[in-house]
Amino acid sequence: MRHLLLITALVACKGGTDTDTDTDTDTSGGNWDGSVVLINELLAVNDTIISDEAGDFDDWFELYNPEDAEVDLTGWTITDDYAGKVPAPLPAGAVLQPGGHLLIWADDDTEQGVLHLGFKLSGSGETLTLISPDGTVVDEVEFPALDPDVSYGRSPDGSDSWTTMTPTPEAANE
Ligand SMILES: [Ca+2]
Ligand SMILES: [Ca+2]
Ligand SMILES: [Ca+2]
Repeated sequence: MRHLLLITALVACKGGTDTDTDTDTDTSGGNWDGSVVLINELLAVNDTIISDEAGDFDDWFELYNPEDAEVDLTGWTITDDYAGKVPAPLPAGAVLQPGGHLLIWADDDTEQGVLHLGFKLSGSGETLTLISPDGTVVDEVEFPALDPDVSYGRSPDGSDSWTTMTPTPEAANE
């Protein structure tokens, strides 16, 4: 009887219409607050532009926060094969400041740290899909075949206009 009373009290405290048996307090099935992050630039063939901590000239992409508030990347995922693969997790606890950029290595070197994901970008072109914590596709870019050391990015940052460009890793696109 005491157990039943406790459950009743807990449900009453939640105050909403969430009548399922999980422990979160919303009914959307996730913890996404609607914040937007964008894929801003990518380099699929990196010969000389920038190397990672291991000295590898690996593939990378850049995220950009177009919002007025910071965005926490916990729970966000990204994939180069939305239909076929489990998406790779972006670094939990990483925070993008308003207007901020973050470089993520797509190098299939996950042992090199949380900024290294388990896939690479094809120089022949493919599609990158960015997914929010509740499973919503927030951004997707289909990029073309790219020459070495030529990136593909939004011009300017956050715009809907994509073009090949001189790489600007973790800095504003030119
Ligand atoms: Ca590549
Ligand atoms: Ca690497
Ligand atoms: Ca850039």
